[in-house]
Amino acid sequence: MLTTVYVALGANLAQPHKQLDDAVQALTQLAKHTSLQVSAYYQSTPMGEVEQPDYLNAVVSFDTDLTPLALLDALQAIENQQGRERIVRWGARTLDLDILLYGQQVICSERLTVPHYGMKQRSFVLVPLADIAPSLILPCQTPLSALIDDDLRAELQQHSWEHCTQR
Ligand code: ATP
Ligand code: 87Y
Ligand code: MG
Ligand code: MG
Repeated sequence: MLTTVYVALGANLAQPHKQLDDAVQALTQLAKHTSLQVSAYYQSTPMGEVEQPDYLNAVVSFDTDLTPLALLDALQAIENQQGRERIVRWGARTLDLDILLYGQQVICSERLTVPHYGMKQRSFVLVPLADIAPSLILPCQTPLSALIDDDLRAELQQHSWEHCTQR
């Protein structure tokens, strides 16, 4: 059985643009039947207390036959391949891959909380998510569109490929 999943990508160390490109490539291998969709890439100010460089963020969706924990293992393997180090909680990182949604399932286990607990408060998740799923209804029955307004969009800058020197 295939499930549509949504994964948030974030990077703010080394070469963020290349890391997102490489992650998208790796996620394509997990996706069944060329189902992968990718949002625009957005530059965003870091949220949280830790001082760190700006982020590049995006969201992808794809259909998978992996169980939720097998998907988490696969995402953490990609993070590790791309040099993710966990030194400071919410500190800078080469790559973060968070499961936002696993179909309409609600999961609350030691390793995994789905929907992602912070997704409704994070502009760097909601705006790219709306690029690829504008009509999405969350498992709590809230339409994604109800969580997004112009002020939220203004928190992000769509990343320009033209001026990108990191590729
Ligand atoms: P945040 O989760 O607030 O975005 P973070 O992404 O920096 O913070 P990580 O260090 O990447 O946090 O992950 C910490 C742990 O969170 C992971 O080891 C994983 O087991 C757990 N986790 C729980 N729910 C999820 C989820 N939906 N997606 C990814 N990891 C999750
Ligand atoms: N983009 C991120 O991807 C991002 N990711 C985070 C954790 O995954 C943190 C903390 C470091 N902030 C991020 N900021 C941006 N722009 C998230 C956080 C948000 C609110 C309170 C505490 C932590
Ligand atoms: Mg995260
Ligand atoms: Mg994470």
